[in-house]
Amino acid sequence: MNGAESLVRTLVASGVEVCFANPGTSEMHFVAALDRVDGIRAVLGLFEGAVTGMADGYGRMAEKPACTLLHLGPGLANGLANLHNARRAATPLVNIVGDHATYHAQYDAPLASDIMGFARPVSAWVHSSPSALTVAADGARAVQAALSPPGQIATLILPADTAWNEAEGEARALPRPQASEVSDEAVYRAVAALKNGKKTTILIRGAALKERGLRAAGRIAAKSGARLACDTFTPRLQRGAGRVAVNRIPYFAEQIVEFFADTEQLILVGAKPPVSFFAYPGKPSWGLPQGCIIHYLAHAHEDGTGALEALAEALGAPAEPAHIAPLKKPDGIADKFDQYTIGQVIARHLPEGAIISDEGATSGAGTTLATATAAPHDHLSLTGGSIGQGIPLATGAAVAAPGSKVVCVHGDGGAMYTLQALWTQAREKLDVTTVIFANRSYAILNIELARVGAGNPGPKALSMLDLHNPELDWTKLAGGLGVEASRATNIKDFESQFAAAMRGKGPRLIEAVLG
Ligand SMILES: Cc1ncc(C[n+]2csc(CCOP(=O)(O)OP(=O)(O)O)c2C)c(N)n1
Repeated sequence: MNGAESLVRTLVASGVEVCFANPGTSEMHFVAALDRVDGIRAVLGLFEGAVTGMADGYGRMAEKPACTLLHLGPGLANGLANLHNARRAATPLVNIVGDHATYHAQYDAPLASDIMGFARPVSAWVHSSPSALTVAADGARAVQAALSPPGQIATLILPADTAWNEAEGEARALPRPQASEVSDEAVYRAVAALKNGKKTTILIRGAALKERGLRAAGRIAAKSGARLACDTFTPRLQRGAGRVAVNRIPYFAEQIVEFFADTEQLILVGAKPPVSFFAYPGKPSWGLPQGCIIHYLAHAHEDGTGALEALAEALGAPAEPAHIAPLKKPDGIADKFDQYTIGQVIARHLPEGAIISDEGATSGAGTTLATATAAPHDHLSLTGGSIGQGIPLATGAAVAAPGSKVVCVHGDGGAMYTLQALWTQAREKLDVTTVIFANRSYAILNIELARVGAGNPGPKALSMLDLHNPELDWTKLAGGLGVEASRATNIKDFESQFAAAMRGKGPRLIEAVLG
């Protein structure tokens, strides 16, 4: 058995089931090994930004490490933006990055680069295997590092000779690290805080935003009156009918300040104190009012769900949570074509257990609003602000959850970054419906241009934010990538196209022309 096969066998033994790949010459032994080992699915992406985004979507839904296979420094570098988003999402992810054979490094061949340098800023764990004899053990360590709570990125560099040289065999899987329990003191502090009469917000992030954690949070709210909140952009939020609804922090700096204006104390569960996305001249970056007290019930690496349950018990909270969202699907949708009516159509037809990949940008609010009382679903958002995540994220989520309908809502500007993932949806026959908000604009940047006080924009500045001339034709783009597509210019057509997509199976794209 060569090093590559020992690594693939070790990854499978460690629970890795899918490898999202865009390989090159130095990864050929790894690619060949994929056929010799059962239990690993290989999914090709036509650009590394698509590959890493798919791995992120897979990891968020499967809660198992996705593995990527990337081609030396340039392949990794092409994938960095979505690795940045994955790092912000705390997604468990293992990158395998091929490299030149160890003895070839001295010649500085054209593809040689500082792979470690590319990997470090996004990786919690980076290692280059020195020998075929260590590759398997290094692979087991990479998976363990990726699974270290709350989830992180591990990058294993695989020089070509460590892949092709003879290995001793696969390595045993290492124990999966578990989120640690919070201390009794942390729970007692939170109990005392919730009884001190101060106005309290509980800000939750991570796995505690799934049904179990939310129920416990809803019980705490029922007993204490504390407000429940989540960040503007959460890796995965379970919401919709029957789930405890949490208040999403708004996006802009002054809205955040207003949101927290009367919060006297903040209890953090896996979250960080709220700050604005960008700094703006003369506006605050820090979201909390002066004097607001911060308590940590659970840090990000701790078991936030268990902590909320312990707190609910310690408070003597009732069994029934507050703020359970009812099932209320929109009826009487107005004959207008905008993000709000589109969101209502999506909410009306969204099947139970669906997954929404949300990179709707300035058009996303309509869907978020309307789906609050739609059938229960998972909501995945753009965690690191690096646009071009939504389509790959949806693709990876569909690989992880083959029984679920995936709906991707996307700005047309961001969607152009990684539309290659549509091809993977077609090839893998994934059940994803993509809605493109074709406003023909970088609309958010038009808003930001005014907000940052950059002065009166001239025609050159405005042309940098405009996507007319030429207009993108999403039906042709998707069709060319093998995905059936249609265009809607009014809400009736949109509804019939979206309803058909929800009834059917397989990849579909609808271009909603808004601009
Ligand atoms: C990788 C990366 N490049 C550039 C940006 C800057 N940026 C933020 S939003 C945006 C345009 C988004 O346009 P679109 O997806 O069409 O949404 P809209 O603003 O029109 O709603 C750009 C270019 C970014 N956030 N990330």
